[in-house]
Amino acid sequence: MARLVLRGFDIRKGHLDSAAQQQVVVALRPILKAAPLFNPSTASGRKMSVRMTSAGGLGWVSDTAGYRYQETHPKGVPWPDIPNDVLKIWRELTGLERDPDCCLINYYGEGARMGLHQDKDEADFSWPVLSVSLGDDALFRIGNTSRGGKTESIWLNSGDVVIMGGPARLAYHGIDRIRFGSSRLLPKGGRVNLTLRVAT
Ligand code: MD3
Ligand code: FE
Repeated sequence: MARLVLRGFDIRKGHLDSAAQQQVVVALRPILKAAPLFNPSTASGRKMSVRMTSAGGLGWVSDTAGYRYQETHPKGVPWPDIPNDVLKIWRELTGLERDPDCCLINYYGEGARMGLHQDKDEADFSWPVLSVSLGDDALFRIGNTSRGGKTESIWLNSGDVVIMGGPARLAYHGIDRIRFGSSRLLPKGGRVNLTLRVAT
């Protein structure tokens, strides 16, 4: 369980062991059934390669009307609750009294990526964001708080947890690629990333 701090990103390598990872995957199954993954489109109307859904009081959606948090899945149902195992990770690592109101679930199939971006749809950037990686390895790129400049990359593996707080909260970041098939955690392969956020 190595800890690495890169540009203010607090990276806990192997925070979840294989049994804990499997437990989270089991908890995600009914969530994905009630709130299926969808392919969001960017504001410009292009489909993202990453498929998404959410758990919690609020979920993140993106369509031609723009990016926002809302209380329901695009199919109209409320988002399922955030699993307790996942809340436990947040409470333990952030030490905060406040629970996140959104657990964004990103699924990366073969060839999926996420371009460099900032997360700015939340009301208060003083709350940290926590990310849990599950399944295939992913090449995570970290930039600066404004566009351009040098970036650094690090491979995230299944079970890694990253905490973004302080100045890192507004850093540009993205996923360049995944190593499809590098993990056997998910039966169909690919990568799941959970990000826990306080949105309001
Ligand atoms: C830094 N997800 O959902 S997780 C995202 O692996 C997102 O799916 C990537 O970027 C993924 O917005 C990266 C790491 C991450 C998540 C949220 C952040 C880094 C962050 C919010 C602010 C700053
Ligand atoms: Fe992000």
